[in-house]
Amino acid sequence: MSPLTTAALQRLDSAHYLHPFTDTRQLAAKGTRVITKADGVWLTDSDGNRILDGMAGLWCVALGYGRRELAEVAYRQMLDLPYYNSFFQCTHPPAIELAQRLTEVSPPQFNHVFFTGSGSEANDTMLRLVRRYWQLRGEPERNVIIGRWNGYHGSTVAAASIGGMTAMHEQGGLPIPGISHIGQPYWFERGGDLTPAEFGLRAARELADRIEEIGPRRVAAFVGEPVQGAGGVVIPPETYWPEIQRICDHYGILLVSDEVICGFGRTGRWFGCEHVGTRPDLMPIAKAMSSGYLPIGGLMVADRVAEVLIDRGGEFAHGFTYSGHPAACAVSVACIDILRREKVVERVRDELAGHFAARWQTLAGHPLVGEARTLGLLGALELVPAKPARRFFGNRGEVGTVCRDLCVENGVISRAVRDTMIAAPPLVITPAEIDELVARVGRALDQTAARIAREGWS
Ligand code: PXG
Repeated sequence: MSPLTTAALQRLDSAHYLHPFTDTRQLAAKGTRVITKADGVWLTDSDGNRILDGMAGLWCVALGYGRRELAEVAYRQMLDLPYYNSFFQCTHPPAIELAQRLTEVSPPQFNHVFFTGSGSEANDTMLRLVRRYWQLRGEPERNVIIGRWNGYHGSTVAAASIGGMTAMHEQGGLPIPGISHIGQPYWFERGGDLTPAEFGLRAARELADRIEEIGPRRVAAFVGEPVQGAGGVVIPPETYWPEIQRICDHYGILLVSDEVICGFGRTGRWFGCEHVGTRPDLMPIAKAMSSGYLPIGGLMVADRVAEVLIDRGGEFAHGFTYSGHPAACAVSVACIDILRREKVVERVRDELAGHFAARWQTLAGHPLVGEARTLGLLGALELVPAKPARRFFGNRGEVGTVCRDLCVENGVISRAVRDTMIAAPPLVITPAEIDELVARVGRALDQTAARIAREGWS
């Protein structure tokens, strides 16, 4: 525990610490929340408040906080071998074990992995590997990667370019050349009079139209999150991904399933692609891969890509100092072993997903909620000015921010994506804790509705 008071910590924080995705001046005026401890699904702040972590950190702490086993694995590995690289014809046991474990738990086409330090680096690696693959296949002009508006693939230059966050593009002269974006499979916003099934097909066919526009011989890959996370837990209609797979097969382009959020059990399967029924060629992974205990990511590479890279590629000129960091790999191995031993993924699929869906749906009756949707342990609520129209508040994002702050006041962390409230709790949450999460979000909704009535927002 820090000997400093909350006020002293906040003062130092605002004096020196540039937070990610944060308005520093605004935060300094308000004072940041200092989190000091956590156990299970509960966070404790520096004033001793206990808060239910409805976001698993940033979608990553699948196994919950306070797992001694993971800390001990890291400690032992740091004593044995805290660091060594795998650049110059060397390797070490934790990275080998992790590579093998990952190929066991992932779909059968995946037998190779490239390690990175984060999901962003995994997507940078993906872009470089996709382009290298087509170069080796003798089609170097096939270099365009198609992503989606509001997709999120990370904050590095390549990852932010592939992602479709316009606020990020505007600040950095992005996207880089050779990237194109199609619309989201977001029925609530874009579905109009179509049924979700009809809309899912229409949204997928934007990919075929875009490929034709760019020229089929120029398109290298399509990348998407099975369920968009940071874009607002956008769960596509069931017709969407099979049609995307069909289009990728038809044009012979690579399909990339960004599993940074959906991977390792979030949807009730090991990987989101297994839920939506695609056969990806590449899978960026990170987050729950180590339950967030140490930073690590990777790119799973399917056989048909790995064979070209290995048999014809020579040296792939790419890598990071921390590719396959021993302590991070050891923790990730232990995480996968715990997920298997405690049957966490099966429990999400067979028990928790249904309980969470039933409880979350009770919030659909709230006057502010235009739609409540879940998949596995992912949930979203669309806050709307007037039901049943699928219409948003005039100043998008304002109501969501109010509701998010009221969630914290009620002792639960939720995340607002504009006016969509999000939940993604640790996968080890109990049914009683799910009830508590929903009750607290419900209280925050009531207080948000009262505030809207007072302010006259519409
Ligand atoms: N792909 C996906 C699908 C992600 O969600 C990344 C890649 C990048 O991973 P790294 O480890 O480089 O952050 C992510 C990250 C949010 C939020 O506010 C989401 C992420 C990161 C930070 C904030 O929802 N996702």
